[in-house]
Amino acid sequence: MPLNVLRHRTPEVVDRSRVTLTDQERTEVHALAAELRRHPAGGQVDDPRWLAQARPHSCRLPVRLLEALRDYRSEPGPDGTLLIRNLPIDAEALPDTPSEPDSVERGATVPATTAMLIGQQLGDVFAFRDEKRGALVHNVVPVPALAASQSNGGSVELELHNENAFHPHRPDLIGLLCLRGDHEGTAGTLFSSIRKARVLLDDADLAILRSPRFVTEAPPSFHAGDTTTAHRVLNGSLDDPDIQVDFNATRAIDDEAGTALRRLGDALAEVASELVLRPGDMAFLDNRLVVHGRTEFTPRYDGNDRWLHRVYVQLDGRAGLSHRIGPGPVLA
Ligand SMILES: O=C(O)CCC(=O)C(=O)O
Ligand SMILES: [Fe+2]
Repeated sequence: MPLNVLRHRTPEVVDRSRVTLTDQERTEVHALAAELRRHPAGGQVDDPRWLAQARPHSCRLPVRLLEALRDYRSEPGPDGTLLIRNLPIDAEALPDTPSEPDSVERGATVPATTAMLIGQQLGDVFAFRDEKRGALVHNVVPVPALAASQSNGGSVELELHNENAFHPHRPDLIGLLCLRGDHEGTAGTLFSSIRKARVLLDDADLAILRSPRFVTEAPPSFHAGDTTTAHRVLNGSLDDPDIQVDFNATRAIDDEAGTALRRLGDALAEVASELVLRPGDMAFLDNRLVVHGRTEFTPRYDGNDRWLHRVYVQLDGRAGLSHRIGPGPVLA
């Protein structure tokens, strides 16, 4: 899909769903994170005892933020995104940006705790055993060996995709908290909602996209994972469908379906918006309605590269129960 023609940059995610914390509110979130760090459950976000504490703590986030999260969970809006600004990330205390593959944050640092508190308030943060070593907080950072790959460690243009489109229990929501921007300030996260793209498609293409004529492979970030059986790209309500597609990993199984898939890609590119995340910004996207990607950028691998924390949220924690590999929220 020609994402390189996508240059009608909007200054920010176009959505009613955005909240900028006041400095006072940011200080409150910082204090909450610091309190949780001192808890006897210890400073490891993957520890089930820490998680159990993070849930009640998340109820003490600033009320304005709680209201925005509650609203978003029920009504993600036409863009399917929520942007939260001015979150605490302890910028002065940040170590060098990691650059190894499969990088994660297991320590209860201020930014990792902030991402977890917000994720736990929206639903249940979870992970996959075969991706990022099963850790709940992922580092999205450029990795030299992955520079040209279609993965979160790449720096070439990343095509529009649902996160883990191949997986039956893919996340409902994805959160991306920016710790550092790229050097040039041009790495744009792309968001495109089927709620907006659907009206650009005709009924014949919509019907094809609703038929099981597509297969999707696991992404390169997954170290194991089966290609799907034939699936629909659009599912559920006729007026407000869910989407399941990865323009790098989904293939049509016949020519007619391939044409419909290309037209869907064009429609999504047309309504996409681009957001250059800044430190302290956390963007959520509804992975049932929104595909996302990223423009290319130029890493320097100097410890100061772009750095996001990523969390996956399930709204129904029981849905993936048969895929759980232990007592914690990690799925096979
Ligand atoms: O780098 C970005 O802005 C998004 C990358 C991505 O697709 C992801 O982390 O899931
Ligand atoms: Fe992604």
